[in-house]
Amino acid sequence: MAKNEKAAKPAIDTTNRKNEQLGQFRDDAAGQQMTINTGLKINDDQNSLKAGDRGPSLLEDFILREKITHFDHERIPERVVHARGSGAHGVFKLYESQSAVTKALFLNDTETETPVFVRFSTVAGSKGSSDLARDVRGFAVRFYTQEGNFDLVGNNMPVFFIQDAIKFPDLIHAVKPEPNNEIPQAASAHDTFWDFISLMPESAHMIMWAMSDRALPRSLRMMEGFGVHTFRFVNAEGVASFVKFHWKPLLGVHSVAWDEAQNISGKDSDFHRRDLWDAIDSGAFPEWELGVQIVPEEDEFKFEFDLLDSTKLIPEELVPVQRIGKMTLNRNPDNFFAETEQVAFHLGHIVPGIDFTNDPLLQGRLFSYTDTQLLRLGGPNFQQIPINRPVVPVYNNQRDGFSRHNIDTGKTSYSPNSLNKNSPEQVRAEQGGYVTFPERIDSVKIRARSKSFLDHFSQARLFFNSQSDPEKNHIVDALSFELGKVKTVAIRERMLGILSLIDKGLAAEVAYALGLHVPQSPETPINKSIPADAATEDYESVQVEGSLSKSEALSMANTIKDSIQTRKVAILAADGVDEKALFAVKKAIEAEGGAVKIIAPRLGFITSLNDEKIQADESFLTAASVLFDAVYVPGGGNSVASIEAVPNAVHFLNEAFKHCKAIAADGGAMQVLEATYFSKKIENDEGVMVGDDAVTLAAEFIEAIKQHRFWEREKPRKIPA
Ligand code: HDE
Repeated sequence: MAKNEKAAKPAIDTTNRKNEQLGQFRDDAAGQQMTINTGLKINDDQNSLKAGDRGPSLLEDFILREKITHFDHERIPERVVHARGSGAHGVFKLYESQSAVTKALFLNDTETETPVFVRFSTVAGSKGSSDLARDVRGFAVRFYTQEGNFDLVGNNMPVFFIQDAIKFPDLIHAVKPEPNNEIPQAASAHDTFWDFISLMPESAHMIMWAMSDRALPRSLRMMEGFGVHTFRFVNAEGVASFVKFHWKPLLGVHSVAWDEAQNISGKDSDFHRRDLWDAIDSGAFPEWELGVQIVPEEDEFKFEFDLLDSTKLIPEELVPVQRIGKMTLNRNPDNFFAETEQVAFHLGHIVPGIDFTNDPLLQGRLFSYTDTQLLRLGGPNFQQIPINRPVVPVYNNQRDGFSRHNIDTGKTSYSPNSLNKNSPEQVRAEQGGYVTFPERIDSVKIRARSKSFLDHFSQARLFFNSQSDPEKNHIVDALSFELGKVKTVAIRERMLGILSLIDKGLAAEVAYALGLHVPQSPETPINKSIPADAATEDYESVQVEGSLSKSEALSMANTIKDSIQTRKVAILAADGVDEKALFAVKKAIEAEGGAVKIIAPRLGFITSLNDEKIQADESFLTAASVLFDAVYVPGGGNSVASIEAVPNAVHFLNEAFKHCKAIAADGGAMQVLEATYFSKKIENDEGVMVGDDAVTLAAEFIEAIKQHRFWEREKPRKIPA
């Protein structure tokens, strides 16, 4: 279809179509009478049927039986991975037609808003585990396009642990709680995980990401997303190119500290879920730009790595990310189970103009996602569950099966047929029928790993070298923590060997923390899962000196730091607080889109210096500094004295300082700062500001909050890298 033809087409509001469609299934019981599932009205939902009011219950009680049976069946198997997740609805809008590279309508048509449903997740933990586990985050997006559903089922890290799908069950068995005692939950700091990793050098690059702060997002709204695999775009002329997908958050990429993450898990294990829900609820809609890196088909072999290897990324310096559209999440689900739990993503949900490559990880996933839904959602009709229905009609000859929702009419359910004029009909490519890209394949059948997949370290090194000093320190700390929890010394040592092949300084620092020495000649990094018949040298890692020594895009230190939107600021106050200062700072922060909570010794009202009643949002018992981005202490003699006397309040400040957050105080509140462990460091710390003029102080404070964290506060390293 020509470009101008499309522009002339009236915009179709598919967003509303999806909303209306979901609306048909929405059950609002408000003002309705109670019935059982046959529609029979219920007279008594409080008492079971008994032989006398103190007698035994009767088997006859069909109302009790229906209710309890339904309850007994309320759970479905949780996802074997990515069990813990949070979802949201939204829209995707394209900036400019991408018809030069893909014929996918939703990437050609700048008029239509494509509805989306997104599910973010952790990987290892169970459904009820903490949001702040050190883990990869799933970033799965469904586009309800006019050509059917397209699912981009990605992660917040651009690479993966393994190269071949056949290793996935092993990876997941290793990271999940150990099978004898089911310990630890939602954590990778245990023997089985590092045992496996230390024997799989191909995981080296992903381990750098997983041990970096990327594994501890400040918010699901502040993380990047990646399609990970190389996909294929195909245009209307049949010309293909390779494509990597990216999501770039407009709030920048920000993380929390590891100590903070562990504390958040105790104070609010729903921290990310709540944050996403609250942001959408308050109208601060999370936004990401969709980015693509395009590699022409003829450039397939131009790189030092193989485009089909999911342990590699394409550095943005080599192929820039073009931002082609924006996704806005603007509606919370009505029902967690019906939508977030029952959504069934699948890489094979594809549209014309997008195709697969031979990445062996991607190919394996194409099998897994349908298979897993059959078990989880109880049969082959899961596509008819409201959240999974496309916005376009579905017609085929599939019939019956568990929980078929449609009433398929007519007597033909086969093709070809003459009784129904051969309907439903196949569709020609020009009219949107999906035609697989005719890639030429001429090869022998073989179980093998391509030699082009054997460089396991150069991108791990590129990632480490690209980090700022604080980020490098955090990687050292994370590895020291994780390996410190590993009981088997041989595993720790083997990992030190792997680390020394990435960076000698990194290995030395971790070895120091573990009280070990880096092995002089590390075990040959051979993938220990080599085929029985293969020579070990066939699988020896290749050491490539990558031509790029640094990539700016890989460091979060280079992210956007220009806004305090949705950042949470705590104001510590008590009776006698200087309300002028308090309100001046509060107003300034709120004007910039920040959210302020007043925290007092107890709930209820506090009385200010000038007898004004101010409501406390939280008390020192219910609030914790780890749930905030910054803290401010206004003046007022009595208030300051009361706060200083509350150990939890001083702890609040100490912890905020330890986690490198911005702290502001009125000159009159110095007494509180003097009670903290950092009182002597205030003068030389850019992130702590004291001032008498609330307006000037607020402006400085806002600039500091934009910086997110003052990591330089952390101790410099003693061991030279
Ligand atoms: Fe998945 N993965 N995966 N995965 N994955 C699942 O599908 C699987 C992989 C990802 O919010 C499962 O519906 C295999 C890479 C996300 O519902 C399952 C392999 C990436 C989600 C499955 C991989 C992902 C899943 C479990 C190796 C990043 C959550 C429940 C070949 C690009 C989707 C389900 C949601 C979920 C299998 C590797 C991302 C079992 C076999 C690489 C975001 O089918």
